[in-house]
Amino acid sequence: MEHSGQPITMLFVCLADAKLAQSEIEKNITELWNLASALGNATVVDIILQKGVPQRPLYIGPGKAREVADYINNHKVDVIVVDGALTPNQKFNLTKMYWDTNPKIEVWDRMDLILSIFSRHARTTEAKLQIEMARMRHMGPSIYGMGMILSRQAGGIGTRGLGETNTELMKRHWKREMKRVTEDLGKLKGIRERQIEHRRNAGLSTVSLVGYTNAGKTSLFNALTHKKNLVENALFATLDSAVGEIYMPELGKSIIISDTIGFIKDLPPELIEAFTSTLLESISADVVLHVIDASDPDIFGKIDIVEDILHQLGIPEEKVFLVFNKIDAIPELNREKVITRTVPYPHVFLSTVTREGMDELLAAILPRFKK
Ligand SMILES: Nc1nc2c(ncn2[C@@H]2O[C@H](COP(=O)(O)OP(=O)(O)OP(=O)(O)O)[C@@H](O)[C@H]2O)c(=O)[nH]1
Ligand SMILES: [Mg+2]
Repeated sequence: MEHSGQPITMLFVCLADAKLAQSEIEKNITELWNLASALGNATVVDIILQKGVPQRPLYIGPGKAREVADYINNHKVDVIVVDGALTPNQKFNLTKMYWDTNPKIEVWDRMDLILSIFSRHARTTEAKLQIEMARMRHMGPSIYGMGMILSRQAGGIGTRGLGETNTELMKRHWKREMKRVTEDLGKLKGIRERQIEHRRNAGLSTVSLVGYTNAGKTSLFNALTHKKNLVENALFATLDSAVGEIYMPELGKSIIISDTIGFIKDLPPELIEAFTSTLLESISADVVLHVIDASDPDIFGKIDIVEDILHQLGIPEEKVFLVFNKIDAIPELNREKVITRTVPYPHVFLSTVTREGMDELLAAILPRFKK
């Protein structure tokens, strides 16, 4: 799974519902492409598309699976990325099918790709543990999944068939590891909870930044706090929550602001679960700023996705403020239309580049802290 830095060639295998419009299909492929580029060392050599719905043993149909086999027979491919969620069995069956052509081939689904990006970007112990947890959940104690991964780690072809005992052993190992990671994360979550409690007791108000990945959350965080956290035109540049302060002269004190991981379409539930400790900052905030890339052609689709996740996290609507960022990049934006589509939330339009709208944002959230 870890290709640490070496170039990886990827083949995308996408399944699209026959009812899906061409523009939707293209949007999905573009997002998968953006995810792959967030890895930093992946090249997508081709896309094999099938129209239809997932099938049981191989996810794609048997004919399509053979087409993929032909492809990898004739081209160098390190990783086959299936744009969807594979069951451990489907992943095993597909991998087995391509093993003979390329014993090193790996089959990933969308979650594996996201996890690889996360691993690449994780810096803190907490982020690393969260990813480990998500990865273990994703693999599950599944007999085939574990058997496959471990036998391959053990050295490939000769050790393919794992016996019953080994599988049982692996299951126990999975449970033990899961327990360890859960406990370690629990401790870190406890520390975070105490910090949040402490701030609350000290009468400090908090604002959190949430939004689709690449919307400009960290840019806004930096602009408000005068910090220099990593801003990147890549998905998931931020994986941890960073906390800073903004001095509010009108209040005669500072408020706390937190930046966190970005959201994405079909965010796997395993990830939300695993990242709850990072997301605690957002959940507990007094004001939640939903940062939006106003220049994104799919602005409303992304707003809906983020709102959905905020809802899942139990963040009340009254706390949410919409921040339409990057207005410098889209001077022709029809603000009226945008607002009509996004009532009843209060909103501001701004640019972290020109700083237009920044004062307006602070003025708009100020009344929330006076009470
Ligand atoms: N034109 C323009 N670009 C911006 C603006 N704000 C941010 N960007 C760019 O948008 C990209 C993403 O910015 P980030 O601040 O890293 O976005 P993020 O929401 O923190 O992204 P993740 O942490 O990856 O989820 C970067 O290339 C920024 O330079 C803005 O106001 N105008
Ligand atoms: Mg960020």
